[in-house]
Amino acid sequence: MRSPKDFFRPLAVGAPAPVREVPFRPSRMIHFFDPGNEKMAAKVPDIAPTVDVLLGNLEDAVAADRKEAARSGLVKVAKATDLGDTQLWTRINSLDSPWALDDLLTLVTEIGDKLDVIMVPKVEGAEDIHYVDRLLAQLEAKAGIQRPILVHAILETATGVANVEEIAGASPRMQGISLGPADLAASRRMKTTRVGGGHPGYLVREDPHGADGSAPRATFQQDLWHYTLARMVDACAAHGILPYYGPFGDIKDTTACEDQFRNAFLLGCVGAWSLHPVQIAIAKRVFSPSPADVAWARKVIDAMGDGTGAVMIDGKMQDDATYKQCQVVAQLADALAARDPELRDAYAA
Ligand code: 1VU
Ligand code: MG
Repeated sequence: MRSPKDFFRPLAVGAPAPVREVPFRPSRMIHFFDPGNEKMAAKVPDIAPTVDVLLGNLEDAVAADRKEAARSGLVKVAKATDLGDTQLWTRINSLDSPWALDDLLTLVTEIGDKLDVIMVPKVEGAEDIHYVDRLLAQLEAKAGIQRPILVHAILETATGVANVEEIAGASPRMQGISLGPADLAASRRMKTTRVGGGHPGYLVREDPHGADGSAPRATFQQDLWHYTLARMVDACAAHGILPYYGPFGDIKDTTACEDQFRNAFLLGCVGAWSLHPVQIAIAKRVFSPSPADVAWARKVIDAMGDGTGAVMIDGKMQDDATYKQCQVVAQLADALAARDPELRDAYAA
């Protein structure tokens, strides 16, 4: 194991120095597109200004005989499109596939200066991140890349969940982690056959009641993802990286998608994936705090002065801990307002 003193040392001669803190850049939606699908790729110039992150997907949902088309399509899109301050990410193929190595070799060499983050699927432990970390340093050095490409892991195997803390802290390149409910369900032998969301069979039932205990008993659907999401949020927060909810597959059920995204937002996530244009607005709405919440947060911060002591505002006790919660909301609002003129006006009102 390397000495902690070497943690921030570049892993190849000539590679850029690792970042000491993950920069917080708004990433409310990570919008997936298939760069080998010409129709989808043609929409990139119009979609890019409407999203925080555009992700060229090379892994699942790209058929085996389209992997190379997707890879070269991403190179073409990245070279041809000015994305402004929208981030460009990619999801490479999994490390046990025959494509991952060529994905990294091609993308870093050809468009490494345009890629902000590389998403690595099916990460099982720190060793997967170490492999990518060293390889990226070698390729960055070879290509003369000036700033380090960050790494994002998908939490989508039972082994990965067991090792989530060590994954989060495996490298200074670690930018964040997304929950991948579909592969995780398969890995755990869950019986859900869907991509995220709840299941009507996963419920609790109210106790028997009524005169002879035969009155109808209400049931309450439970959240299948609460444990994993909460664990992932803690691992990310403990290591100074960012947590995300991943995909919601029922594209037509925009209401349930919004619920899933909001649960993630309230629990600490900064964004989610959008798989279809209709999910972009949902993520934007959910992962931007409401103007009312921002106004309340600023009111508490103003009233709390140096942030210590206790005051009453509208009948509610505020102290150091609510001050800190309000700072989370106010700081997020400031970061979003700097990117989004609509929010800047809404938060200023
Ligand atoms: O109006 P047009 O025909 O010109 O365009 C269609 C469609 O091409 C376009 N569109 C998109 N454009 C950009 N980015 C997208 N992600 C995107 N999705 C669709 O919008 C127009 C309307 O589309 P539609 O409503 O007719 O939808 P389709 O049946 O064409 O496509 C639906 C799917 C779900 C297949 C499509 O949205 C898609 O492939 N999305 C990305 C899926 C993906 O990346 N999956 C992997 C991540 S999830 C995971 O790994 C775990 C499960
Ligand atoms: Mg997956």
